[in-house]
Amino acid sequence: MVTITSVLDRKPSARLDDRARLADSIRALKQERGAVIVAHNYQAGEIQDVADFIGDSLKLAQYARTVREEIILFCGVYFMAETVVLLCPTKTVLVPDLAAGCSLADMVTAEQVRDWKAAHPAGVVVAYVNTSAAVKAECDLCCTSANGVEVIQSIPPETEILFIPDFYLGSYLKAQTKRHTMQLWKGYCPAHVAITPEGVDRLRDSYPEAEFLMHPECGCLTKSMALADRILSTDAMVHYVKQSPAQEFIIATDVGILYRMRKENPTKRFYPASDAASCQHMRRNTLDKLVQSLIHLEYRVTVDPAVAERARQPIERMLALAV
Ligand code: CIZ
Repeated sequence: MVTITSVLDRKPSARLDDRARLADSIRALKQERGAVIVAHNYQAGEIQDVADFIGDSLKLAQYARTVREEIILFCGVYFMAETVVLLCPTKTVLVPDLAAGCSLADMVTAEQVRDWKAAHPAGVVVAYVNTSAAVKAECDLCCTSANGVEVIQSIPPETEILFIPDFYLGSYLKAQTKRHTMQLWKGYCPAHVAITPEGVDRLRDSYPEAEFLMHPECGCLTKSMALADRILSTDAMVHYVKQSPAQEFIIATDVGILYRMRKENPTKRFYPASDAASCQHMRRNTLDKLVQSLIHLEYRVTVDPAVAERARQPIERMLALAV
């Protein structure tokens, strides 16, 4: 039987370098610790395989709210774990690697939001979930890529809207809602901007029958967006490919999601819009680090209570819209 002691006692020659044995250790340690593992749609397949629940950041936080376990090992990136802390303040939230952050979230600071608001005192600040808790604390509303249109539409017309931090998602929402009063911060996700219109064109030529699904964070805005069969969030993509009669799909988002799509739809074929669309932060989490996390109960994610109280409000306002 695998226990914390037996894993710690292993001699270097008996190190768990084999993925199946690591996965066995994680399952056993998880039980021993009374922990639950949640994994984002972008995580590596081997991490998805040991998770109790897989989803987008909001679904993961909502799932975390429903579990009885006290310890939640969150496999994704830091701002997502913070969202779980905000929504589940009594739980112990662990991440396998503290350096697994988010380049997009890092593109706006709380101080910059305060300055932007000072320059636009009538503006309503809408934060994409890809923001730190400190930034959310300065904002009025949150949104995800799944509910951005509805969140923007909930704001009275003609109100000035300051949207942070993703320029491409913001541009998409501005076009969809025709809110010309939306001002956009110029942040971007490096993994999504690695998807180019030229690369998408080549794939569409090679797989003319394939449906082309695109995430709104993609930088290849003008040309490819017009060609996309659907512009969807990660969870919406996962559900869409299941029910679509199409057998082939070109997927324009982080390559990690293809593992779940292939596993859940073994007869369908999925092509990444770019192999370079791979978030380096998501890839920091490894099975080895999950084992360490469960043994040492590290690394605990906390949010300063004063910040948490304010950061929870834009999330709760989004949830109250029930979108
Ligand atoms: O909210 C999420 O999990 C992200 C970052 C994207 C999505 O579309 O699910």
